[in-house]
Amino acid sequence: MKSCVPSLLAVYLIGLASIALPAERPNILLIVSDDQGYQDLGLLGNGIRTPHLDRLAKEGTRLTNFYVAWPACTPSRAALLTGRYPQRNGIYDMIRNEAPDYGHRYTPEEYAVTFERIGGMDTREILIPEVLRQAGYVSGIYGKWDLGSLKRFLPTSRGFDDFYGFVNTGIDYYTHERYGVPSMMRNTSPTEADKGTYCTYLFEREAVRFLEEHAGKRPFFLYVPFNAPHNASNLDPRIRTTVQAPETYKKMYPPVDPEYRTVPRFRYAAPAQVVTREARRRDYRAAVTCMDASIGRLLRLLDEKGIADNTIVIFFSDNGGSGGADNGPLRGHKGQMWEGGIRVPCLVRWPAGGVPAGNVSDAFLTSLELLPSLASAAGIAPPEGVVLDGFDWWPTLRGEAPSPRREMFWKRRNHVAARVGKWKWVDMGKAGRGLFDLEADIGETRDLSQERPDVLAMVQKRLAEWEKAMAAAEPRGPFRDY
Ligand SMILES: [Ca+2]
Repeated sequence: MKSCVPSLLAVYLIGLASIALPAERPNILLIVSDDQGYQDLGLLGNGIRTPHLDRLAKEGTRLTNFYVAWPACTPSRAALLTGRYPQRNGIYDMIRNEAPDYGHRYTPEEYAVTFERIGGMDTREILIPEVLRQAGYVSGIYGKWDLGSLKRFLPTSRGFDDFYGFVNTGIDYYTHERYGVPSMMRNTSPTEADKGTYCTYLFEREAVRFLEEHAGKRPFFLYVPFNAPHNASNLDPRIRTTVQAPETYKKMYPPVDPEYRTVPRFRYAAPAQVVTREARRRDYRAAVTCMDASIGRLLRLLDEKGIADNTIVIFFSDNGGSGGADNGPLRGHKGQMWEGGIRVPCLVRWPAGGVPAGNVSDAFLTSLELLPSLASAAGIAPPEGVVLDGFDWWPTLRGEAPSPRREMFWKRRNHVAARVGKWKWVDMGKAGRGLFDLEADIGETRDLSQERPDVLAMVQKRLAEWEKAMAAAEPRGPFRDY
């Protein structure tokens, strides 16, 4: 009789779980935009049009206190897929060649041995799709990968079953080249088959194909990291300084005149024609609205397949906005440690999982929470022996518990920021520093470091302890030696 006890207990626990969670494993649609500002959702009223993101907000919960782990592309993406700080997973800087940004053109032979081509995320890292695979999930990624272009670093070597997208950190939306280097791939093969087509349409096309193939048949993890509204990686300053968008979407915004202005010098050109501030804002908004239309099509497809109720939809930007973006009321922009670089718009919809509709939550949450939360939703344990920096956010999103997060730390070369409770310390050297009370001063306007030396010492102590913990973590490539 005694041997029956564990199995009876197991049956009992399974019974309990089915009361708390939907009987079927939820599908997951993770949408990440590129450099979208904190204020750039139509529902917030600054004039940008995002009817489908607004719908997501209405049907789910909007997070106003959500952070990414780094103020720019590559490390932010590595952190969200691993659930680990950039300093722990090894991707704590960009995988890119700087020279093309200043006009240098690599020959194919020269390019083949540069860091942008050979760099990638340490293959010991475990990513979300690899975790979900244990629970029978099929995973696809359509869009920006940004974590290495050699076969061993590509999505299909990291847990994804299918990949179509670009491997560099930015491209021209039509040629799919980064400063003349072709970047689009299907699984492990470079492809130029779709050259000339606006890339947002391509990522939508591939995501639709994935949904048509798998929706309703087995649980899926669909990751759609759009290129929009990142600046175009084209050497022509008139294109380089803006975001490419289809004319149809540009026409949805007031006309701009003039389109261009001449500046005495611009990186690799002197003098150069660049877009005007007004044109840049219009183009940025048009690219967001075009992306929003693609998101709308994916949401409609979930409806048509009858799976919207038990599909987790998560949307956020990989870092703060720049150029034509609106980060208000936050200070700063992409690349900086101010809130405008790291606090981003985030929407979560999961009706069957009890995430309330139309809710606005100021719970302190981050992209590091994704991996443990998605594992939990799929009914599986996070990977054993891996130190994670986040936690299961569902009790918080359901309103059952406050967020367990008390702290978050950011480091980009010699720039650091630490948030402990409501306090945030920013140190970007000559570019700015200060201690801020985010509850009273979300715009980081009033430096309290002189008034509150006690708080400053407390936050700096926690930052020093975090830096020590990161230095003591098992080293990961490509930047750290081991
Ligand atoms: Ca970005």
